[in-house]
Amino acid sequence: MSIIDYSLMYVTDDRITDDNAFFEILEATLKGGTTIVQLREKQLHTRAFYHRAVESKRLCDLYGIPLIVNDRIDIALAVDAHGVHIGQKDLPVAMARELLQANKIIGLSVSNVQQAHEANALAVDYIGLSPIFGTFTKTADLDPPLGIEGLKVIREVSSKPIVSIGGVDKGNAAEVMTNGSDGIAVVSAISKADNPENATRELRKVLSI
Ligand code: TZP
Ligand code: MG
Repeated sequence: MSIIDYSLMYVTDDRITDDNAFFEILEATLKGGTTIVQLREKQLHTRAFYHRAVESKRLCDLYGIPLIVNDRIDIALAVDAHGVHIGQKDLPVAMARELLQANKIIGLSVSNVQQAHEANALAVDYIGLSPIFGTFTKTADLDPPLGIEGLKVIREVSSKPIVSIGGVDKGNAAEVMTNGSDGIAVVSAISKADNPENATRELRKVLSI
């Protein structure tokens, strides 16, 4: 797989149950310059998740942007996604790597220094530092916010690209990037924006400063 630009990851918003609204936002953020998309569905049953994955892959391909799938390695394989994003309680990374080809992306959620250290020895392509700030988007299984101080400590420890997630918006994105992140991952800053395409553009601008 070619070099991945992790700078702006749009993580899809599973609160959007209406498919038309869901894909409208996805296409808007692709137009606005999102650099990678993570399909994250915590509510849908497998068939509905799969259908969202098929259409998400079609749209991402259209814009030449990689798609990764949260949690579901089977769905990632089924739609030939670029990879997966998994958590500490999902399949072990070594098994995920066995199931995926060597050229697929594996992202791993990391919430503390010990996990960051362990991830250095694993076949992961990036770590998703979570959560960096407070967020209302994810409530289940969420550790306390790491803050910029936590990010700096983990930057010292980690040899992997870091994508920070949780409460990131255009007001704090620059600080997140200048303190060791290789990218940001956002839900609400794009999905809840009045104009997701412009919101994406504005985030890109902040990231390129
Ligand atoms: N993982 C950690 S925080 C989070 C996820 C999926 C939600 C981030 O959402 P938002 O709206 O960008 O704070
Ligand atoms: Mg998971």
